[in-house]
Amino acid sequence: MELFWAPRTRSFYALWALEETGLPHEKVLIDIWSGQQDGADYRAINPMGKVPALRDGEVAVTEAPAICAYLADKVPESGLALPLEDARRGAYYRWLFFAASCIEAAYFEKMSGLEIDARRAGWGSFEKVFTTLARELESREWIAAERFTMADLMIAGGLKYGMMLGILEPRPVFEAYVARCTKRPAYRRAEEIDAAALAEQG
Ligand SMILES: N[C@@H](CCC(=O)N[C@@H](CS)C(=O)NCC(=O)O)C(=O)O
Repeated sequence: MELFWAPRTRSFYALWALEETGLPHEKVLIDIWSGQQDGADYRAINPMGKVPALRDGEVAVTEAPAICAYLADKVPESGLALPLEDARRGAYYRWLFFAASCIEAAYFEKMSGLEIDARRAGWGSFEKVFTTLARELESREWIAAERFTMADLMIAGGLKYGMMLGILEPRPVFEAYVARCTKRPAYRRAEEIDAAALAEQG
């Protein structure tokens, strides 16, 4: 299995996910600053020319939440996904995809200063996205189940990014949740790998 990635990018979701699964893999650095992602070889793996991407034999997976879903399903014994027949599978899917479909869009709304009709916007509004998330997290430790799943990885990653960049005002409920998720050994290892690659790139 190969992970195509670049440090300090959304590749971090996939890097963290791979560390959570413990699956053996090779890391292929893509120099997005020199445009390596626009070459025909890489476009054959990700037609969007973006990182991350995962190749597993004949299977190519792109888009961070899809990579997380794929990896979790590959190691069912890890408990990182909820089984198909589990009633919580719906919540697991919802939150797994919420980071890309709602959190990212809400950040874009905030950063661009756009005024968008909340009834037409898929994410509703910045306010709605984070009020909903805060309400959910106030009543439980993990977003979809009584344990950490890939949905937590995506949600915590999204919240951390927004607070770090100052797009999202820190709230105690978000800070506590992000701290819970990022103290996991797999997160720490991914951080070290990311930082080492960044230092090597100079
Ligand atoms: N929707 C994609 C977003 C990936 C993405 O935006 N990657 C950026 C880095 S954070 C990238 O590859 N940029 C290089 C480019 O667009 O040329 C995902 O979730 O995986």
